[in-house]
Amino acid sequence: EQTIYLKDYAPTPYRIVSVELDFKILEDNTRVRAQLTIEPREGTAPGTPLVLDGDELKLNSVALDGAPLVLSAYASDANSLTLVEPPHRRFVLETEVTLDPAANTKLMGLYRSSGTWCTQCEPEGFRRITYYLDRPDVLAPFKVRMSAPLALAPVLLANGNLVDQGDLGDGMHFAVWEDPFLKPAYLFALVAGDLGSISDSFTTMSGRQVALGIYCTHGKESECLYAMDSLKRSMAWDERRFGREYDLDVFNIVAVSDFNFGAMENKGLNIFNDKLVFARPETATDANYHSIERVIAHEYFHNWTGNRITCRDWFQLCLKEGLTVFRDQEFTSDERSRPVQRIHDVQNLRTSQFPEDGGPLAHPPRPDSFREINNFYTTTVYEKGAEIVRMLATLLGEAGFRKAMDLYFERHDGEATTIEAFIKVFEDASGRDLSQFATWYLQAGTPQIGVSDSYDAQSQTYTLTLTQKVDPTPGEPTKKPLLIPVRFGLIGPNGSPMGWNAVSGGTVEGDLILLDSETTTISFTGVANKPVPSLFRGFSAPVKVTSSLGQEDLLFLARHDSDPFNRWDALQTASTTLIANAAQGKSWTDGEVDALRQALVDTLDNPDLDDAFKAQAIDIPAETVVGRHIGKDVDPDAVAAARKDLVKALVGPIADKLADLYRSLEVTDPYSPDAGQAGRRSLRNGLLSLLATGSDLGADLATRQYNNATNMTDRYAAMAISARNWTEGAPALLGDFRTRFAGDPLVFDKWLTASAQAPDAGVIERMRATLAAPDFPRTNPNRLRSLLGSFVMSNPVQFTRTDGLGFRFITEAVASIDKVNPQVASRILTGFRILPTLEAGRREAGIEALKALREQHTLSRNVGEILDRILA
Ligand code: BAL
Ligand code: ZN
Repeated sequence: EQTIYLKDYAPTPYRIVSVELDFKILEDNTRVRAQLTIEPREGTAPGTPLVLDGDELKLNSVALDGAPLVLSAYASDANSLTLVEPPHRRFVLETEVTLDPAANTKLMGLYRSSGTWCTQCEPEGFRRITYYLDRPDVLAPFKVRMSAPLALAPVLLANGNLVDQGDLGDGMHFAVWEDPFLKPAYLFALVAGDLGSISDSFTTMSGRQVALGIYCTHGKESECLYAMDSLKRSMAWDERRFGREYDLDVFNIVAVSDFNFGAMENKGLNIFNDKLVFARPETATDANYHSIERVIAHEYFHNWTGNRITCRDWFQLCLKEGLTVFRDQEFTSDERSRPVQRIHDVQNLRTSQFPEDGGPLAHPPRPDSFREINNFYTTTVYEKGAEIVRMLATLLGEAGFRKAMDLYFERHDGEATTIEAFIKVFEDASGRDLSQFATWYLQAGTPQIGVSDSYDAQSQTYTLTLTQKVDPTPGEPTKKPLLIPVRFGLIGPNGSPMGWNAVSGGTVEGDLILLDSETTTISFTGVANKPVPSLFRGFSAPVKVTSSLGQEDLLFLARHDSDPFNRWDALQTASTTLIANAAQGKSWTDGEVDALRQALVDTLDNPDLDDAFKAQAIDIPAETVVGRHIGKDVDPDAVAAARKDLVKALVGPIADKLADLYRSLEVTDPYSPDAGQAGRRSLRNGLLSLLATGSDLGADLATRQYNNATNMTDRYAAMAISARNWTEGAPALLGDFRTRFAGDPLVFDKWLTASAQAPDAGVIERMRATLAAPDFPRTNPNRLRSLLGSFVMSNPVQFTRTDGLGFRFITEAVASIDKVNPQVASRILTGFRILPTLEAGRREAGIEALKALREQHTLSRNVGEILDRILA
C-alpha cells in the first residue's frame, strides 16, 4: 500500500482555470459532462503529462478543444485519466462519464439516500464524479447545469447562486447554478430530490439580504426550525466576534439520512446528516439540540475558516478543522454557559482524544504521512486542534487573538494555505516567537505534567516545580519540550486568592506560567501562608497533570477554587483516584469516602452554582476514563466493580436526600431546549443515574420516569440509565421504546445506543439478533455507528471479555461492513486502540481477533491502515 508524505508535496503542473459541469440525472444512471479549462503553470515544461484523478469511473468520451482525442493521446482507467502530451497553452478538456449513484454505498461522490441524489466530496469524493485534479490546492470557479425528471427531483440545488432554470419537456427540467468564489473540488455539492423546505432570511452587517433554506423529507419541515434559528444566531455571532460576513445571496442546508460525516460545509450548500437537523421535544434530547446548534454553527463558520481560506493539502486538515471547532466551542460558550461548555469539551477530549493520543493510533495534529486520508478525520485533528488554537488565544489575550485572526483573514483570503502560514500570522500580529509553540502541531502524545511544591514559612517563599514529559508515540521515540501555558492561582488557607511580591526562576505573565522546558522551578516571595496551587485553570493546555495534591487538598479546591473548571476537575480527580486504586486492590478509607460525599453534597447545596454545573460535578467518571487513568494491565471488570462500589458508598447514606432533590427538580413548564431547562433536566438525570447505580431507589424511579416522561430527554435518560445498570426493569423499557417510536430511524438509533451499553453477558447475543433482522438497515452509517460504535467505545466490560467474544463480534461486523462502506468500518475498528492498556489475556484475545480479520478477508485501504497501525 502506498504511503503519501507531506515532504513530497509539490503544486500541480497544470491549473484549472474554470469548470463547467452538466449532470443529466435519470432514474437509473447519471451522465456527467465536464468541461475543464486548463493551462500549464509557470515553469511547467512542455510535454509534461496531465494526470487527473478518478475513482471507479466509467469514461464514455474525451475531447480536447472540441475535437475527440485519438487513443494514443491519452490513457485512462477507473482511477486516472492521463493526457500524454497536453498543449502548452490554455485548452479545454471535455470528458463524459456515467455514474450509478444508487449503487454507491461508500457514500463518497454522488449517491442516493432515500431517493434523493446528493454528494459528499471531502476529502476525495469528487474524483468519483468526474476526472479532476482532486486536491485542495486546485481552486476554480464552478458552473453547474443539471437536469432531472421533475417527478423525482423537483428540487435541484448546487453551490452558489441560481442563475437559470426551466422546463425541458418529456417530464424533465433543469437548473443552472454558478459559484463565483474559487473553490477546491472537495467543496462541490449537488442535491436533486423531492424535498420539503423552510425558508427565512438574514440581513448581514452591511445590509445585504441572504435567503436561507433548509431542505428535508416532506413532513419534517417543522423539525428544522431549531436548526434555522441556530443558523441565524451563528451568522450574527460570526459578525460580532470575528467581523465575518456571509458572502453569497443564498445559504442552503439539506438534511439527508445516509451520511458518513456529521455534516459538510460545501460552499453555499451545506449537506447534513439528518440527525444534526431534525428536532422535536418528543424525539430529540437536550443533547441533540445542543449538537444541532453546535454543528450548524461549525459548518457555517467553515465559510471563512475552510472555504474562503482552505488547506493547501490534506496534511493541513487541522488548519480548518481545529480552528473551526475552536470557533464553534466559543459560539456555544457565548450562547450558553462558558464553564459548563468548557467542562463538556474537556470531557469529550479526555474520553476520545486522550486514548487516541496515548495509543497505537496516535498522530500529530498535522501528520506527515498517511495511507488513507479518511482515517485522519480524528479527534486529534479536530479537538486537539481546537485546544491548540485556544492556547494561542490564551497566549495572545482576547484583543491580540482578534488582531491575529483579522490578519489571517486579510492575508490569506482566497488561498489554500498551511499551518506554518497560520502560525506566522500569530507571530506577526503579536511580535512573539512561536517556533517552540508550533511543536504542538508536529508532535503526537499528551504531555504529562508533574507537580511538586514546598513552602518556607521563614522566608515566606512558595516554590513550585513543574515538569513535562511526553511518552514515545508510533514513529516518534523522542519528544521535544513544548511551550505550555499554565493559567494558575494560589489559594490561601481560608479559601481566598493569595498574591505574591516577586517571582523568580520562570516566566510568569499575570496569571500565566509559561512552561517551556522539561523542568521549571518558580519561587514566589511574599506569600504569607502555605497556599494550595490551582493549576491549568480552565484547562489552559491539553495535558494530564499528575497532581501532588492529596484528597484533602483536592476537596479544598472543589470548595474554594474561583475557577469553576478546576472545582469540577478536583472532584473528578478525587473520584478517579479512588476508583483506580480500588480496581488495583487498594481500597479507600471510610474517611476518604465521607469527605468526597460531603464535597458532593456541598456542591449540590450551593445556591450560587447552576444546575448544569452541578450535574457535571456529581458525574462519576466513566469506566473508560478510569481505565485510561490506570493506563496499563487494566481489568475492566475490576474497574466497573470498583466504580459501582464507590457510587454505592457515596450514595448509600444520602439516598433519600438525593431522591428528594431528584423529585424537586421536575420541570413542569412546557419543554424548551434552553440552557436553563436543559441544565435542570441534566441534574435530575444525573441524580437518577447515581441512585440507579448506588441505591435500591433508582430502578423504580427510572421506570416511573420513563413511563411519565413528556419529552425524549427524560425518557431516553431513564431507559439508558436502566440499561447501563441492567436493572430489573431495563428489558421492559427497551422493549417498549423499540415499538413506541417504530418508524423513526433517529429514535431507533437511541435504542441501538442504549442497547449496546448494557453490561450483561447477553448483550452480544442480542446485538447479533438485531443485526440479523431482515429489516435492519445495514448500509446506514448512523444505525451501524449507534450500535457498534457505542459498544466498542462505551461498553468496555463486554467488548474486552476475556473469552474474546466481544472482539470477534466487532471484527466480524467490520469485515462485512467494509465491503459496503470502508469509512464506517475503519471508524468502528479504531475501538481496538484500547488493547495496549488491557491486561495480558484480554490483549492477546484482541490481537488474535485482529489477526484473523487480516488473514481471512480482503480489506479496504481504510481498514487495512487502521489494522496495521494497531498491530504494529
Ligand atoms: N469537513 C468535514 C466535516 C466537518 O468537519 O465540518
Ligand atoms: Zn469541520
